[in-house]
Amino acid sequence: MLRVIDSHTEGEPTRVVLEGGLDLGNGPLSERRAIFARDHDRFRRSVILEPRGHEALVGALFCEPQDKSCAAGVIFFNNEGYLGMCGHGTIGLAVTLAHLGRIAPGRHRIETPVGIVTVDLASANEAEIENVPSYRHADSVTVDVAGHGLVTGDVAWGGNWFFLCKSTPCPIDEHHLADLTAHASAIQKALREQHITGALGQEIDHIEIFGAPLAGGDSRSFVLCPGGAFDRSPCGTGTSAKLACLAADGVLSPGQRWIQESVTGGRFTASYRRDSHGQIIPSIRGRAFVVKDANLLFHPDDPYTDGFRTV
Ligand code: PYC
Repeated sequence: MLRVIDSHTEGEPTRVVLEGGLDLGNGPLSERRAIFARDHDRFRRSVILEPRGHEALVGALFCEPQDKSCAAGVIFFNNEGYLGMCGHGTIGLAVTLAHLGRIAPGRHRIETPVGIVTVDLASANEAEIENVPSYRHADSVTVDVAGHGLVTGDVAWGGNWFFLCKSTPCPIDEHHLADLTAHASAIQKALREQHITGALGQEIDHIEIFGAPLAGGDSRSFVLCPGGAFDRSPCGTGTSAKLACLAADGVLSPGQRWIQESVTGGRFTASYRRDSHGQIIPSIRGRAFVVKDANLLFHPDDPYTDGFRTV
């Protein structure tokens, strides 16, 4: 039996696992994530995939932080594997911890495998995260995409690696989800095949396509996640990557507000500051709501204990 709390952040689901019973040691979160992936991948599958979960779900394993100034440590995972950071998931985690009475409104530090982030819990259902330093790695990279021609975009880091397309094949709305998914999946595949990577050869596993805003924001985005599901929210790490590109292009100043809409109409309000090294530190604000407090059950005779993929 495993206690989980499900929430959604601007439409994107998060499943917080409060006590996974996994022995990951007490090293840095990056090390514990590697142990999780190496020794406990069945756990990831059983929590995230059908029949207990679904392809769009992001898991958040609540861990003891190594840095005792942090309120929590967290390792994010999804239908495909493990994430560095997750913006919507951190907002979901903060709202979940508030729901449990474990944190109060105010500022809290959260340890992740890619660094410490802070979260300002504004109310029971609203939080603002200050993400890890984000940056544009490569400007205007052109990739030859089978069936879609040449596609140009920027490569940027926002806690995960993103390819940010400079054009869209169709409007960014719920009527074009299949077309957007096909286009972004083809780009993901082409980047892999053509060995176009982030820094240190790291895979660019998230694709962002931008279009005109429909709900009073500055831009609307479609974000394809590594496992083939699209982000229902504007994607916190993706919005961070977008801010890094806008800053690099000199079109968004520190402190200037940027409202990123998602393909399903969710909104993140974002801005950035520069740290003492001149790096961009993005802030992302959004709402989350707890939707389920449940126990996952595992029967020894259940043939689907390890879950199954549908995309
Ligand atoms: O909000 O950073 C995010 C995120 C990453 C993958 C899904 N959501």
